[in-house]
Amino acid sequence: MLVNRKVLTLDEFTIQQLRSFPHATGELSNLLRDIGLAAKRVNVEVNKAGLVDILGDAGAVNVQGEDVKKLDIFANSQLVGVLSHGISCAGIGSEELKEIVVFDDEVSNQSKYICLFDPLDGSGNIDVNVSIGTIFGVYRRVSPKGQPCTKKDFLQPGINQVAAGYIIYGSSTMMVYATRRGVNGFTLDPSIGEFTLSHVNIKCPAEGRIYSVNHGNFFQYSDGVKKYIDACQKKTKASGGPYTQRYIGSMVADVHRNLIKGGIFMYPATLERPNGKLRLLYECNPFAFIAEVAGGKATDGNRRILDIEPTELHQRTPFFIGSSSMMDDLQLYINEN
Ligand code: AHM
Ligand code: MG
Repeated sequence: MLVNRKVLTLDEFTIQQLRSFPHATGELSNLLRDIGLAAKRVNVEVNKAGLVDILGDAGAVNVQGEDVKKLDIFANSQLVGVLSHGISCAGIGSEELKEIVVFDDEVSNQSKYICLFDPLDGSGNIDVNVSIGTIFGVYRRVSPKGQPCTKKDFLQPGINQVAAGYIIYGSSTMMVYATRRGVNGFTLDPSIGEFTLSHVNIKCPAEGRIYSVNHGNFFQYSDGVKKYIDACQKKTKASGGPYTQRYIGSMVADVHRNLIKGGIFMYPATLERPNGKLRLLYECNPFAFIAEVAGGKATDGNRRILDIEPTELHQRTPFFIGSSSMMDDLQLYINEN
């Protein structure tokens, strides 16, 4: 039988990567496979969300005080389930859970990694058939192996991430993950139920023409951000005309598009939310890591996101991410105002 060896599955790819590190233990490959498995289960539920009574509010409010959708809970329990039963993860932190979960058992206490995730971001879009996603970041624990992991393991700056990624449940389902070696994308092939390598060594174009921001909050932004948005709309003919504004309100979809096509995504501080809306540990840090490996940039308007020393599991930050030259341009406007 002829087998197309050009098509690599997620497992085959991570194992291939492993072969070039003779001392690697395979724990990271295992962890990525576990996340891929949870994602496939979430994908099945997302796809039938319109058919069964899994849509809508679960009637609870999460630790951020927001309504929880049923699929959020499902996605969270799938991730916690696979990672706690796996061999690579000592504990997790999730947008849906107030505190970290320490997998205090013999195998997990020996595990090298901890994982932070937003199980289903953009869940306000579930009811209206818009793309949503899962976001994750993986860190090597700083506490000694052989013991339960601790909160310190989770409060590391994003630069310490070993891997970070996201799954987008969209017109097709894709998993994109980065290690320091590169960013690669895998599209779920429903015929075999496997993520297969489709986007090799993703690079974010240095220039872009898309800006993504919630215009409804315009008058709450700082002068620098307002002026930058104005400039995006007033680009001259010579510079190729105004930029295109695209904002889905589902960060995974917005940032994924800009990563591939070139663009900038902004969730600035507002008067109502002086620290921004998005969460540093499991929403911004993973994307900042992916963007930087792909050649892009990510800041809070002043600081590089990956350098921020976290103090709280659920802390928020203003967030700017995208093509390097657009980010440089934005910084000029912020610095001048
Ligand atoms: P969530 O974690 O409650 O789903 O919120 C995060 C989402 C992001 O995906 C998106 O970029 C942002 O909230 C949109 O917020 P807004 O509606 O204020 O523009
Ligand atoms: Mg979220």
